[in-house]
Amino acid sequence: MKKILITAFDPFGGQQKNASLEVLKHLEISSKTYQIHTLILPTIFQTVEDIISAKIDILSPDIIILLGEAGLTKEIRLERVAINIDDARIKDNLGNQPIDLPIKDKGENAYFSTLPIKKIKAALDSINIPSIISNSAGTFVCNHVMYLVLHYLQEKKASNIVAGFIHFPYVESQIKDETTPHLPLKQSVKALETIIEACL
Ligand code: PCA
Repeated sequence: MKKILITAFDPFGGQQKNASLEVLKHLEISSKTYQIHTLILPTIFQTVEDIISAKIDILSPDIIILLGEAGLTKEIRLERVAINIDDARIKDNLGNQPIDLPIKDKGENAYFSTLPIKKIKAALDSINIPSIISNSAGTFVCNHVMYLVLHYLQEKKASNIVAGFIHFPYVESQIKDETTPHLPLKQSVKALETIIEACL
């Protein structure tokens, strides 16, 4: 049976909620062909590496879908690339704000997602859920964890494990008025189900 690891982040930047966590909490899937394993990551540069690498070692997943929130967009962002830089515009949840620092001193400049992002996009298009292929996951903790996971898999020569990052917009309970870009929770959960199916 295939094992799928799905992670989400805790709220950050003084917010009460994180869209990725809301979506993951509401995912209800039971399948005979695959198992879903979830993990909540802290929005902290320093600690995510140990947490995620320990989980990958223990679980040995086939697929890793990393989720995060990207506010002020109404599309799901299918991240294509992670770059070797931390450059935080705000503090993380431990109060750290690295500026212009490489994630891995001798690491590759960038790694590409190994999730089937074009196939995922086509699947989301077919059910009218807005998504884009994004060529930057930013330079905050989401890019950081995407880079670290792809680096870790390369170091371990684990090319059989596919992994990548997907940013979700705010859900409706996070916004003050309807003009703020968001994607309703129900649609976001449906999107995650569709993403999982497209990865299999
Ligand atoms: N979004 C942030 C970090 C945690 C999250 O959900 C980011 O885009 O880096």
